[in-house]
Amino acid sequence: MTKKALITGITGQDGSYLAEFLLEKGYEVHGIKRRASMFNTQRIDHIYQDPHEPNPRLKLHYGDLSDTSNLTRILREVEPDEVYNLGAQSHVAVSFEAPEYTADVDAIGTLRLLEGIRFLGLEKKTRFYQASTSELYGLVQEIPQKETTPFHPRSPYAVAKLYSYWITVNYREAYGMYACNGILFNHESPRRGETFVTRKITRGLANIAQGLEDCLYMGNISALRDWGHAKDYVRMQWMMLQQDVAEDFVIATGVQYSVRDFITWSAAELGIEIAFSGEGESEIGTVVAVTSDMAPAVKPGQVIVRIDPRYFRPAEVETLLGDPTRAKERLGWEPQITVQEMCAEMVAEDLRSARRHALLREHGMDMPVSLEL
Ligand code: NDP
Ligand code: GDR
Repeated sequence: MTKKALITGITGQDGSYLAEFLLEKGYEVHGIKRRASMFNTQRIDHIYQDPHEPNPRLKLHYGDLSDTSNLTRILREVEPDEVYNLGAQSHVAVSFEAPEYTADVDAIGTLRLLEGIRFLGLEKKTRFYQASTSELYGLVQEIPQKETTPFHPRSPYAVAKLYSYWITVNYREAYGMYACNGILFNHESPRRGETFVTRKITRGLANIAQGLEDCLYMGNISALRDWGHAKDYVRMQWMMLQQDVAEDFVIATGVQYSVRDFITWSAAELGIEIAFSGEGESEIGTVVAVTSDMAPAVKPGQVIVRIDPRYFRPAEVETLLGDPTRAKERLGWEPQITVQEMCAEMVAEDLRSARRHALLREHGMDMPVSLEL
């Protein structure tokens, strides 16, 4: 029997990699996409299957995590073997601007799905994965963070995700559902949203290299994160639903770097040597040398990184470092892509795109580069 999976957030970074992964495994994949005024399926266009062809294995449904009847109807239509709840207002800084919406989607959205599964009598059939997050640890109580580390969320996003974490545990305990949390530390890729820090850096520096932008304006570049590759992490999401007993797992690399480090590596990928000086809001990143032809627009002495307090958060998560021992021991999971390899892949992809833009500009076909981050 072909297994059926339902993915909320299929148009996002993780949703797109997970859909690819499950299609390769032979699943019939259903995804929920939001209605938008412009196309929003760029990350999954390459796996799109024409619904007019016989037996397409990828099917999209319009929906929203804020709409109970819509979610229940989709669950009834699909009767999925596995639900991956990846949909969310996933930006921490934005959650301070839109806390109520974030709670509705990121907290109550999870309840709507779990209750829909129960209401339809699918609780013994449908396995449920919740996209939990290292942001739950927030103000960290223990280093490194593992499954037993106490939580202290530091943003409306993290507080909403804390509700989702516990409601998932609660449905497992109360109704015997196979429901589990993946507590995932930051994971990135060339498909990462442009306003998250890694992608902002790789895209911004590639644009600067090609003369499309002058300077990267950053927030707290001393923040420390444990970054992995999204491809490695979606494999683990699937593995978590294939066990005999549902359990929660930390997924991380166990290695931590600063945002400043990530800027330095990204610049180095473009042949730009950069030095940081100054402190706090006055810190700057200055070009020391340019050693390749990938950055024709950059000159030594140029300041290409500045701090803009606009990007500081009302409450910051300064440091996160995960301990993935349980995932390694019980599931045999190991990340295969290092953060430096991932950084190189992201820079290469963003450089390709910046070069295309620069070429169009050279030929008078100027396309605006979106700079508002
Ligand atoms: P993205 O922001 O790339 O994707 C989020 C997805 O959720 C998009 O498909 C988005 O749709 C969809 N979405 C947003 N709001 C709604 C809504 N109201 N109803 C339905 N769908 C909605 O996130 P990632 O792929 O990076 O992350 C996947 C999940 O994992 C998220 O829940 C995130 O919070 C969590 N997480 C992510 C980590 C990371 O480092 N990437 C780490 C830990 C947890 P659209 O494309 O239309 O915007
Ligand atoms: P995070 O990711 O908040 O950890 O949440 P993000 O990449 O946004 O920030 C990481 C760290 O970098 C600092 N930072 C900046 N961040 C952004 N976005 N823009 C900047 O200009 C900037 N300058 C410094 C931040 O302050 C922070 O400390 C991500 C999301 O994917 C969540 O959905 C997920 O749950 C967590 O990772 C784990």
